[in-house]
This record gives sequence, structure tokens and C-alpha cells, in this order.
Amino acid sequence: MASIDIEAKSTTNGHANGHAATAESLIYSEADILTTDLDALQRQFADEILPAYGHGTADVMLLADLATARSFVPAGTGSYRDFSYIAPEIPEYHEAQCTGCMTCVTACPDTAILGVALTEATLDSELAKIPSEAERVRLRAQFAHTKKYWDVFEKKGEEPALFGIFVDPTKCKGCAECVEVCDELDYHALTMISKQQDTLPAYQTAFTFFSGLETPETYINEKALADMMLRRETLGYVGGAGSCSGCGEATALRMFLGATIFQYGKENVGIVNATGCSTVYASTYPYNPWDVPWTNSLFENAPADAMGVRQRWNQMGWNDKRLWVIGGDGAMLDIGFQSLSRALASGLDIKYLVLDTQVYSNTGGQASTGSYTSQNTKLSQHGKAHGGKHEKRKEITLLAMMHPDVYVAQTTASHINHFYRCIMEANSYDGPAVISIYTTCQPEHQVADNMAGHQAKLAVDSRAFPLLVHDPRRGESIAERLDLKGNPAVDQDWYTIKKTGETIDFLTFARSEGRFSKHFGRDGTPSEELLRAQADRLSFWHRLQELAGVR
Ligand SMILES: Cc1ncc(C[n+]2csc(CCOP(=O)(O)OP(=O)(O)O)c2C)c(N)n1
Ligand code: SF4
Ligand code: SF4
Ligand code: SF4
Repeated sequence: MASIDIEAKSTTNGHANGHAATAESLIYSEADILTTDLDALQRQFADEILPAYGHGTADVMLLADLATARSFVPAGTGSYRDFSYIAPEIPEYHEAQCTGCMTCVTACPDTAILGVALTEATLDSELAKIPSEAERVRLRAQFAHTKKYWDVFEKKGEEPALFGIFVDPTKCKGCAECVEVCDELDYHALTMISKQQDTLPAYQTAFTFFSGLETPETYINEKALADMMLRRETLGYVGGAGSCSGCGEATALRMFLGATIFQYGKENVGIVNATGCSTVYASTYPYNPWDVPWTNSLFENAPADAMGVRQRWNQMGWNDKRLWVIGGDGAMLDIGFQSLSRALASGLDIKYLVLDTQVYSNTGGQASTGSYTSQNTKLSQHGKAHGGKHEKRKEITLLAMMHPDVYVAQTTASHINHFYRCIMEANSYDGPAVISIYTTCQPEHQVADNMAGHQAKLAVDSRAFPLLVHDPRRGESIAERLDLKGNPAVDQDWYTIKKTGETIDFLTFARSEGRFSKHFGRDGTPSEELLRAQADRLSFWHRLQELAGVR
């Protein structure tokens, strides 16, 4: 029988499997590994592993043990991670300006800003449990009278609710994305402040108070999709992931899971994740942000892995459980395309989420076939001979549509309703579905930490990444199935802002990101290569217009 030889890092600890921890090296048989007592491992995580990592003593205290051998990490351990030391700033909430729109809660990549709506009576009875008068007053001031939860309910003759926003100081990475989205809506209810000595304890007290509150179902309007995250269960991506501050992928992941849990419940979702940033930041041992079953396959074969899971689940009668594959543009439309194509052709009821950063982000930013023409990447470096990537971009949505009866959508996390609708339609579709999502990657796109949503919106407005939905349930022809709703000026080449007369084209988009900066002369003149990229984006847009019957 095969065995695994793990060098013990310490000789002092007890061990989950009853092995004496005195040897220099621990030998586990395959049987040991396959018959691991998972309950014991869970307890070991709670009692030893997480506290040791929390205190920074893991390196010297912990054995390289069976949990490590099995790559075992229990669900949702990210909630124990403390990031409070990494950012000098944190958002401050100005309740008087808040409308309760939930956009900040939806946009935060780290599940670090949350909302609650509750009646005055409930709030008062919860506050009454706090002994300090000053504390009660401070917490009471965190709640707003909004039109959405107060005026509207009052008008209907129903009990109105107060609304509050709370920041978890242990999860916040200080990216300021929440401030940006609130400002874009012109509400200005959040600002970044510098952390002072008393900031973190005050935020922690407020967040602990928030954690004991629950929004009653009456105030969760199923039609206002952004409200889904008022239901605690939808926060199945708990934060504590090792993603960069402001990462555009993480927001998309939180939203996809929130919508799926909202529809099907936490017990009915499973994830197969292709290697990429999303697996590395989701399994920086011992922390994992997923509160649902999750497995990491190889980089290029996640759809094949999911085919096995789907068929086993079906044998067990679990046909209704939702199975999602997550992967980057590298894993899904570039090197890993063959596996995806095979799985789509099988017709199996599996959903695929493509996190399109237009580059192999995790390995340092190499070009994929999803990179834009002229893009400066590690495999298409901008130099004297070549101005960035020479080839044209490959479009996963067109390819997926050419497979038999696949639900296909392209969207972004900043188009909240469009995004949620696509996820929910994919979930309810009886067959394969591919959702391609524009995901801002700060280091590789060279944009600021608070710009994920802004850049995603600009990518749509500039035809860099048009929104689309192809739903085979709508009819036979592609024109019947394909919908470009949500894009500005659907029947035009480019979108022109009426107020200012400014035309938003691919050059506008490129000008706003560092990855294209070398294409502009001192006076702002674009290079030949960039103009070729612009022509490619227009040609793709024309193709979509033609297929949708708009052109
Ligand atoms: C079979 C295999 N080949 C290559 C790698 C190395 N590798 C790990 S992550 C990665 C890039 C992932 O890029 P992408 O799929 O675009 O996801 P992103 O990191 O951009 O989210 C590569 C090449 C690997 N882990 N396994
Ligand atoms: S985005 Fe602004 S207005 Fe909307 S809920 Fe958040 S803080 Fe309130
Ligand atoms: S600053 Fe960033 S991490 Fe912190 S709450 Fe806002 S969006 Fe979330
Ligand atoms: S490198 Fe890019 S995709 Fe990866 S975690 Fe950072 S921002 Fe997200």
C-alpha cells in the first residue's frame, strides 16, 4: 500500500489520528488517509490549527499532519482570518446620506461591509442588552431612516424598518471599492478614514452587535436583487480570502454564490475550481472563504472533473443540486478550452463561471487568447518590435453558443441586476451554462484598488466586453436567443454620452488602464496597434449586433 512520508515540524503536539507525535517523520498509509475521521479533523482545526495561525505560532507549533496530507480545509475557515493590520484606512458610514441600496454590500470583494434592516422596537430591545449608555447611543446613530425601508413601508401602513451598514474590521482590506460605488450613485454615504488607536475596537464592538441582528424576511424584496445579501445565508463566501485588495474576481464570486444560495439553499451547491488566482486565494492554508463544498482540480481539467461529480451526484439522486465550475480565462477559454468544450457537448447540467481577467493573473500576467490586441502582458511585452499582443481576442461566448443548446451570458459584477439574472437563469436552465464575467485585476490591468466596478462598467460602455444573454429557451434562431439588452446604444457603433457629447470607444477604455499606457504618445495620439484593437472590438460588436438581429 502506498504511503506518504510527512516530515514533522514539531515533536510536541498531539495528533488528530492518534499517532504519537514523537517521530522525526510521520508515515501515513493510504488507508489512514482515506479513512480520516473528518469530525476529529474539524475539531483539530478549531482547537489547534486556526488558533496557531491566528497567533502566528503555526510554523513552530504545528505538525505537518494528516489534515495537510489530505489538503483538508473545513468550509468557511476564512471567517477566522484577521486582516485588520493590512490597511491604514477603513470606510466610515454616514447614515444620513444612505438610501439602503445595498450596492456597497454587493460590491465589497471581502464580505467586509454588511447591511441590516430591522424595526425600531427590535433595535431598541437589542440595544437595551448593552450596559454602556454611550455605546448604545453610538450604535443607535448607525441606523438610518431610508425611503426604501422606512417611508415606503410606513406609506403602505406596515411597520417600517431602520437600516444600518456595518464594517467588519477583520475582513476589510481598505480598497475603498464600497466608497467608489456609493459615490458613483451620488449618495456619498461612505468615506475612507485613517485608522486611529481606538478605531478598530470601536468597529469591532459595532460589528459584534450587528452579528447578533437578522433582517426579517418582510424587508427582503425578492425583486430588488441587490437585497439578496440582506439574508445572512446568502453570504456563503465568508471573506478572509488572500485576494489582492479590491480584486474584481472576488466580488463576482460572492455574488454568484449569493444568488445560487438564495435560489437553492446552501446545502444544494457544489464548486469545482480550476487552479488560478481563485484557488490560491481561496485555499491559503488554513483559510477558505467558501461555506459550501469546494474542490480544486488541476488548471486545465476542471470541467472534466465536474463531469464525474455530476454523474455521481445524479446516481445518488442529487440531480437538482447545482454544480458550478470556476476558472479564469486561462483555465477555461485558453489552455483549458478542450475540457470545457467536451463538457458542454455532453449536455450535462453543469454551470461554468469564467473569471475573465484577460490574462493569466495568478502566474504573473502572461497573455491568454482572451487578452486584447495590443495589451501589454508577460508573453506579449510591449517593445520596439511589437506593441503588445498581436493576435485578436478569442470570444468564449461565441464559441460556447456554437455548442448544442448552451445557455451563455456575458456580464459584470457592476451590472448588478444583469449579473444576478444571468446566474439565476443559468441555475434554472436544464443543461450546460457558461457565464463569462469581466473581472478587473488591479496588478495586471494597472488600475487602482477601488476601480474594479468602474472599469468593468467602462469595459461594457466601450464595447471592450459587451453584455449578452443567449438563452436557448427563447427560440430556435440565434436572433431569438440572443439579447444585447443592458448595453448602451445597442443599435449604434459606439455609445455617446448625451450630456457631454463624449463618445466612449475602446480608446477611452485603454486610456484609463496602465496595461495600454505605452500606446499613447505624449499628446495622447494612439498607436497603430491600439487602433487595430479598437477595430477588433467594433468588429466583435458588429458580429453580436448581426447575430441578435439588431444590424
Ligand atoms: C496543469 C497545470 N498547468 C499549469 C499550471 C500553472 N498555473 C497555475 S495558475 C495558472 C494561470 C491561471 O490563469 P487563469 O486561468 O486565467 O486564472 P487567473 O489566475 O487569471 O484567475 C497557471 C498557468 C498548473 N497549476 N497546472
Ligand atoms: S452604497 Fe451607499 S447608499 Fe447604498 S447602502 Fe451602501 S452606504 Fe448606503
Ligand atoms: S474598503 Fe474594500 S474591503 Fe473594506 S469594506 Fe470597503 S469594499 Fe470592503
Ligand atoms: S492578481 Fe488579479 S485576479 Fe489575482 S487576486 Fe490579485 S487582483 Fe485578483
